[in-house]
Amino acid sequence: MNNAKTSKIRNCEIVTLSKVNNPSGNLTAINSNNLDIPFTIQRVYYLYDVPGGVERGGHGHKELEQFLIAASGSFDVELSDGKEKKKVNLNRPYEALHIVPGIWRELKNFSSGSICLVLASHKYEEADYIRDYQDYVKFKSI
Ligand code: T46
Repeated sequence: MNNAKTSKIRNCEIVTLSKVNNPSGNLTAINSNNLDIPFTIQRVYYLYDVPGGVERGGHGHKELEQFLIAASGSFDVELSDGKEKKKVNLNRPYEALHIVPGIWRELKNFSSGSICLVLASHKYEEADYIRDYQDYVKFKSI
């Protein structure tokens, strides 16, 4: 179990998913509950039609953990734990970025037509968000 206050960006890893190669197109399946993903998926959402130059994210979560996948195209995810930062480029539909609770994330440089698929551990709950970076740093330092 990750603790949101002490979690570090080194806890956020790229997970390589299975890929069924086929001349007629490839397929990736994701099974919940510690099979391919270490949490129960309670929600799936996706970002699409993101205009060029737009940035998304810019917040942390207290409980939520997620898998982010570039289902199409590419984008950058900048992670911070209040001390260290890391930039990850997602561009393969069979790779997922696991973001544990308590990590600040900013999504940038979406390519045209890209789709950010998100598998989330909880339902949408605005109270779980920390949307101000100074509040986030305070949260991490308590
Ligand atoms: C994250 C990144 C990758 C809903 O009604 N239901 C939902 O499940 C979500 C995620 C959002 N919303 C509403 C709330 C806002 O009015 O959709 C609007 C946009 O949400 P937000 O500004 O949070 O979107 P992003 O792209 O900045 O962030 C989202 C997730 O919120 C966040 O958890 O990690 O995608």
